[in-house]
Amino acid sequence: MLFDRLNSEDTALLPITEKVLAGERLTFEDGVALFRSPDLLAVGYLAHHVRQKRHGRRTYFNVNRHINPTNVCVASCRLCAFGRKPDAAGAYTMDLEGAFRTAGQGWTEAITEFHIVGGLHPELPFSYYVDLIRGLKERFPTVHLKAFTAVEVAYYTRIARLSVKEVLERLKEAGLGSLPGGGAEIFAPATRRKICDHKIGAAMWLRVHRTAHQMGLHSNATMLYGHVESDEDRVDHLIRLRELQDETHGFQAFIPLKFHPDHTELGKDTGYRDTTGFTDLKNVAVARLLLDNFPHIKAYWIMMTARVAQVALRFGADDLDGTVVEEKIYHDAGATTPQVMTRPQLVRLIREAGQEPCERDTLYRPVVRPICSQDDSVGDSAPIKTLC
Ligand code: V47
Repeated sequence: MLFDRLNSEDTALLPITEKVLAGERLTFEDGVALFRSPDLLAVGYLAHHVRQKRHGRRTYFNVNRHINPTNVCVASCRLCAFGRKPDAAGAYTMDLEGAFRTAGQGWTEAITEFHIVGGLHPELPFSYYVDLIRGLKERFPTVHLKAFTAVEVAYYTRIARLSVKEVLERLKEAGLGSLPGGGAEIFAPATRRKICDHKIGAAMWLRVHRTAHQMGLHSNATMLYGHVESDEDRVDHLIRLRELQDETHGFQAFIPLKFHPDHTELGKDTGYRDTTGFTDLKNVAVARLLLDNFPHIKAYWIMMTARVAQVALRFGADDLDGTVVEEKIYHDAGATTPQVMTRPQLVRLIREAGQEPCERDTLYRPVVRPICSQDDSVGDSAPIKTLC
């Protein structure tokens, strides 16, 4: 019996274990009990059990590049260190040619995804974003464009006076492939007001994703933890995502995002405290257990460090995300992780965790790349044999 093997000191985990083994859905109260449990190993073991049932030893990674076309933002979210007012030091906005140049920097045929997000610029017209997508697609036709958070999409509806569906249709027609999961933060209104009162609320965030899913676009979802949120806020957030997924089945991956406090207003409220490894692993594990209808849970190494992300592969995560050439949002907030991870480094992290690496594209289709080419500047020439 799994629970006997867990040998847990936390009896609250017994009924949860039985449900997990029977494949039954966990409740709000179960979620809170999991977050409150001191027995991280038992919670992680359960999450790993679910992850292995779904994916076996397969662990995904991809080769992507982040592009942040502007950091100028009309919002002043207390959680954010990235956004700048137009005349502030460090504010930048790429013109289209500049954005295309950035996309091409360090270019390699290995890149399968551009992850594009930026600030809510007060002057750029909606046509800028459509032209950005169209221009990138023309120049890099094989690359999947995962672009614009629900917060950005909602902003474009205001500046272009279009509906969510119309904005997404124009972006899709230009080459948009899917939506990233950013901007979700914490849905619970009282906490959301404290951390990002300038952002759209939960209903609008969910509406943008629902609309995208109805149009056949996949998307991801995130949750920002480790600031002023409660256990109940986290569970509420996860259950709202689970409910939308029941309806649309359009989410691919959930990514728990650890709050980085440096250079943020919110950091003052939290005493600039970083999260602990315990909390990082707990968030991965509980997400795997509550989000029974999400195919993938990402351990985003760039924010949780490669070391913790690697351990997370045995606490419910099945995806390490990517090579991530150049990342600004976390690094402006104090992340000290390197901004590039090579394919062989990712493969080593996965293999040493006893898992089998599987390179994927954005839609989780296997990328068959038995031998890296000579000009693969994010890899090396060693053959990478994977499960898929
Ligand atoms: O929406 C902002 C978060 C997000 C801070 O979809 C911060 O595949 C920590 O959404 N400390 C952007 N977090 C990143 C994101 C993402 C990352 C990786 C993969 C995917 C995906 C999406 O970063 C923002 C916000 O939630 N963020 N400031 C901060 N100080």
